[in-house]
Amino acid sequence: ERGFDHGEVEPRWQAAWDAADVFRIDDDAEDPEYVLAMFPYTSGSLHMGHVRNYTITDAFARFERMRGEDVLHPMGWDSFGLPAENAAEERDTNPRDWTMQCIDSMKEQLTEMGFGYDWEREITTCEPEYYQWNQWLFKRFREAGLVERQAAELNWCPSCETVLADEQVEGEGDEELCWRCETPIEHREMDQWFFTITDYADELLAALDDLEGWPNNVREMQRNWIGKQEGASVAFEIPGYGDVDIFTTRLDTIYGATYFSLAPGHPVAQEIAEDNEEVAEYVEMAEAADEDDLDVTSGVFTGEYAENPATGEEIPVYVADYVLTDVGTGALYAVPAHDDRDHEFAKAHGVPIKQVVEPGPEAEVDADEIDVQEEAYTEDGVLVDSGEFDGLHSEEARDAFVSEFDGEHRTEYNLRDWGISRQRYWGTPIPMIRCEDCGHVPVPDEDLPVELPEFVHTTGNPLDAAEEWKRVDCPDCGGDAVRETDTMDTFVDSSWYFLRYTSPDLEEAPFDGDRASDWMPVDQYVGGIEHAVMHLLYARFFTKVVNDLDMLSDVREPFTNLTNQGMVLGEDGHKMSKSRGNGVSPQRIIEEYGADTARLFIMEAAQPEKELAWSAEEVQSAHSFLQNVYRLSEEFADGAIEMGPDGADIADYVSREIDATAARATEEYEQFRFNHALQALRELVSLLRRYEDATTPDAEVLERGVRVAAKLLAPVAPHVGEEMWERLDRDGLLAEADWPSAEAPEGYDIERRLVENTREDVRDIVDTVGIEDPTTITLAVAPEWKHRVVEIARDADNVVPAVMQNEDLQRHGEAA
Ligand code: ANZ
Ligand code: ZN
Repeated sequence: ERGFDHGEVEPRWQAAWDAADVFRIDDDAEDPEYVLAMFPYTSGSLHMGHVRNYTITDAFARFERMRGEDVLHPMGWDSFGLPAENAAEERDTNPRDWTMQCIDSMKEQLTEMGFGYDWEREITTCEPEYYQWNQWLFKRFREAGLVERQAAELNWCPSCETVLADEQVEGEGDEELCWRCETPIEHREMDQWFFTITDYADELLAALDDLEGWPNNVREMQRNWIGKQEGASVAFEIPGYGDVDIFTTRLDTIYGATYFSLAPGHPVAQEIAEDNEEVAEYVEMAEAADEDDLDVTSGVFTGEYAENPATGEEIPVYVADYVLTDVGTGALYAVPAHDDRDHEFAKAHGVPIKQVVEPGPEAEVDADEIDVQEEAYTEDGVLVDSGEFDGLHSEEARDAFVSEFDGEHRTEYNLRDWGISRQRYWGTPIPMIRCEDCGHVPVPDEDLPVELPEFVHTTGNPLDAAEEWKRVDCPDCGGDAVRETDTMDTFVDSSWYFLRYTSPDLEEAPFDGDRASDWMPVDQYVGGIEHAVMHLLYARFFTKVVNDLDMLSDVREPFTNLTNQGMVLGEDGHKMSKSRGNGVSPQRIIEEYGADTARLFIMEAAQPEKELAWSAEEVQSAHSFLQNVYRLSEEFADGAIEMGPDGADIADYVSREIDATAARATEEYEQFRFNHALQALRELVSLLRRYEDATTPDAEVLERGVRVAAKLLAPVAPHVGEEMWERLDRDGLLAEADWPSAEAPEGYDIERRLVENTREDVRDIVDTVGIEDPTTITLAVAPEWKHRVVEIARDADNVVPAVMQNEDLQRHGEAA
């Protein structure tokens, strides 16, 4: 029987790769190509998004390996987090057992997909061997002044007397309820542990410009997240309360300030609240409210006035919720004519609106088309109604006003420090101890790791309930003390795991500094766009810090090239998901068609960055193609093809095509345009088929063609590739074979040959190939275009007879 049986073939080659240690990388490798996929969260099973992500990295890793590179392609488990606690609750087990089960079944799936990882380097973040280094790094960060206690708003259930994670709050707005007892939750400010990532804001921003291997949209998202604003601060006097600094990016509008506004948490607002009942009530209400539901019109007049240093005018002072306590100075002067939020507030509170900027000559609108009473004009322009400064451009005014009004240049960022405290069980215990006398004392290094206590089912944080675990002696004074019961944000785990892969078993340090310095940065990082900001920013931050701590040299950015793979859509065009019920299980596809079919479909259907729409029909077509290409090797091996001397021209032509295809596919693989590489391969296979059918092919040329086809296929469909390789009687594994030479034949326009061939410009092809030799034309031109060749031949009188001798073309001529 012809063809291959994937159920038999795939496990056999997986075992062969394993036995030959194909994917192992030696510690003394000098600078391997580091190909990395974002490690999966241990949710239970792989979904199509994972399968797509890992197919892309695996294909690229295999390609690089065949090109002779040492390739580091590791895998691990992002295995801490709340879902494991929830699953443990539901299934009456504990987070550890549940997580380990997930890892077992996900690892099996990865193997069944034929992904080639160096499993010797496997990392599991929920194991003390890993998370002890989170604790160790936390301590080093703290010694370097990068850890602080800061207040943060938390969800508090007054009935369970516990902090709730955002995921444990049901409903929204006034209806926020505890998931367990359905009591309305409160918002409470509490002190938490923070990494002061803001210390690195400038470098994190500036270095984005040089990350040329990153998609622009991700760089832009990080820029916005960091949100650098250059502005100024200026003091306004509120009689009785002294000078209050404001922060503004629009100092040019100072003449248009018609009110002044304080954040509810501003010290002066709190001071006013002491003698003003209404303000006190407002401040209390605002502090209890959820930061996320912002009402721009919410605010209260304090009865006080501030003096505008530009105009000398007294403007009313409000306390307003839209002014954020921890942004800028927590105070602003408001210019309703030129700011949208101020405009909305002014309308609601009946505050006057005064225009001080007009569209300049270069603006798209005329000054008389603007009505600031209706809508704020927020662009720069030319100053009006601004005393002696009328006619200045906004930019000039901003410069001039800083010294004019005794201000200071000031830069603000959107970026906040990174709160890492979580009041949950399944995470890294923060290695601190609280002593009544000594305050916060770190756990000594020799007492690390602080391991998690036994899991218990409780309403609150199981660490709080672990009385025995909690009570310790203070490392400083020996007195009674308690452990910190918060655990770390799981983003800490993923901020340096790529460094740990370089020395996963090291017992003395989180990673080997010399090796990591040699092997880093990651050359190709592939993962979802949902990590554009947090994970990728935190990983950049960690890399810079460990470099500054002399644990890593030269490397200040972790990922040289980044690819965000697009979403996988169901056949209905919606994102594939459990809740929609449009999911296709990888398991089912593997069983029905085999892993190679799934891999080929995924890689052919769309470029990595684009959305991928699932299509049963295309899956079927991928499967047929694999059978087809495999049969080439089978027929060749069977001696089923009659070989013979044929026209040297034809053999030469096919030979050139083989080289051109290899050259083209190589370039496409390099550029992550796998679908183009596979298109070139399909064309080669179709040519080889026609070569078999139309002539008695030259055995050497045909064999070389099949061999090159197997190699070009190998990164994407490695099992079928190996099977072909075996038919061709080749030594060793295809996974370790050399990539074909990528030299295009001289004078060969591979771009046009391979891309346009099946499309428009047949005339060009005819010119390239030479129309005198009809058999060559038969081979070169895809069937759907042959009638055009005949038409062209008819126009060119002299070649008609030659072309018409060819039966294949005659048939097409008749059809045309
Ligand atoms: C006066 C002004 C006039 C402003 C104007 C804007 C436009 P953007 O707009 O994103 O660059 N601001 C200052 N501190 C704030 C706080 N604690 N909470 C909320 N908003 C605050 O952000 C800068 C502007 O945000 C600042 O410039 C300030 O309003 C406001 F026509 O000052 B501006
Ligand atoms: Zn103490």
